[in-house]
Amino acid sequence: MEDQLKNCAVRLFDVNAVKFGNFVTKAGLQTPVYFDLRVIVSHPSLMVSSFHMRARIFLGYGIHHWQKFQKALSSLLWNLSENSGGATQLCGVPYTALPLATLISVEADMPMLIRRKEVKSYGTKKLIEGEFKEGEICVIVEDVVTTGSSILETAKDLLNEGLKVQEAIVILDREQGGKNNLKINGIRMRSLYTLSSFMGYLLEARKVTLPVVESVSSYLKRTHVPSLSGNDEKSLNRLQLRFEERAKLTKNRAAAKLLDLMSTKETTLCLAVDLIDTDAILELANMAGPHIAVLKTHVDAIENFTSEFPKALRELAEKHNFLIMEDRKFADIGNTVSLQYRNGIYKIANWADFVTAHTLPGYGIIAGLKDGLEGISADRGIFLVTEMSCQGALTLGDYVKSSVVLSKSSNLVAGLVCQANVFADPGLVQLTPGVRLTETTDTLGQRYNTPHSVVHAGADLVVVGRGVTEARDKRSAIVEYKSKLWQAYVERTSS
Ligand code: S5P
Repeated sequence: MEDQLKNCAVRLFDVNAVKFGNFVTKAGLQTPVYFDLRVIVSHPSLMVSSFHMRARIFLGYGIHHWQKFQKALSSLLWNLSENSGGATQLCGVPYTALPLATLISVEADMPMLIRRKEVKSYGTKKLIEGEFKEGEICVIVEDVVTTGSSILETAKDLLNEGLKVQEAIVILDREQGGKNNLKINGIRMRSLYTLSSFMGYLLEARKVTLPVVESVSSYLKRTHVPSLSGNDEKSLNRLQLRFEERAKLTKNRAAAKLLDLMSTKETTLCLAVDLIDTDAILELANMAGPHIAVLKTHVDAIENFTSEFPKALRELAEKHNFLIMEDRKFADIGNTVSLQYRNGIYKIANWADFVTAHTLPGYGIIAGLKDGLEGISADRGIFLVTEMSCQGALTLGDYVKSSVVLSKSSNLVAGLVCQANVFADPGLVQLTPGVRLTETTDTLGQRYNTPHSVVHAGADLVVVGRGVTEARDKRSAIVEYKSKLWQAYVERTSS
């Protein structure tokens, strides 16, 4: 097996499926190593052993002795599967893994399913092609895993059709949190290579030099979320770790403060005070203060904003021990964002502990916000908008994946705004909006889930807006949301 793996690693290198140098990822991050396994379709002998296939065709099935020769990727991959759960279906994550899944399907004589990628937003055609029965177990096949989000998306569509997913077999694990993330979601991932083992094979074969291997391993140290094994699992599982433990793991000081505050105050409620009058906002802030972790504003919707407002809000924040988030959703180039953050009439950088920012511009958005903080020593954090709560949002697939990668690029990132458990790092906080006591929608596309369901889907800090601001008895509504959310958090961390 070891020799076969080394052989395939070298062949992957020879066909340029891996490149070394200075690359910029889709999310705008620097990386010294880049994988493009799409090229393997031009090298059939790398995908499937020609010996094996010919022998199989000509000699029937009594050819086990042939299999020790020249195993190619599909055979090696299928060897990884324990199939202890009795899987009866295979599904490749579109697109690179599709041919691999097809070859495994032929080799293992197991039917395969195809997940359509493009119809996701239109929802008219079937998402899963192929014949299956509800309750069948499906193994997912993937080429390269970074955060695991592509596998999770595929698994989600399979689960929606009544299939079960327990195992994913992949060629390469980039060791950036994917394995843990999948594990949290009940999927065991096995890979032919980790990025480190792959580099080891290339070094042994003298395809790369030691400095190249060192640059990859220092990159891994910077971006790595450790793979889990044995006793480490519990200590690194974001959803099961308690906030006070996670506060020690975060690189962002404002996030550490928030995690400690949520733990001591026993609240995960972030109140969205989307009102347009400063007195009304301050009145609600004073009432809600003892029960909330964060108060979230949209200052550009306020009719009578003056510089006195943030001062008064900060006083209430000190009095009741909550933090302030300005939900500005910055989305421009770094220079503009830097100007918008510290200047204008709002001077957000001066008073908001947290701000939100879209990831659309890539790394520049973080660089711009960092620049806007020059001379400000207070702890600040950014929440990156990774998935939106509204119907038809375009925050899908690779966008989510790239946003998760971007979240690892700076200590200024405190967390991600998302709807599901799309990242593994226990040092980052999942902020989830779109919450009411019952599942519903508003007339403008907002979708609501219940406190219980969002917390079990990974939400740490939970945004409630109109569920409180439109309630007849606001105080009771605040207390009800707070206690339902805390109860779900306690359940999650003790499960
Ligand atoms: O995807 C998102 C991201 C955010 S920050 N969906 C959202 O609804 N939000 C914000 O959460 C939104 O701007 C609003 O301030 C709050 C939800 O308010 P509600 O009244 O619908 O609970």
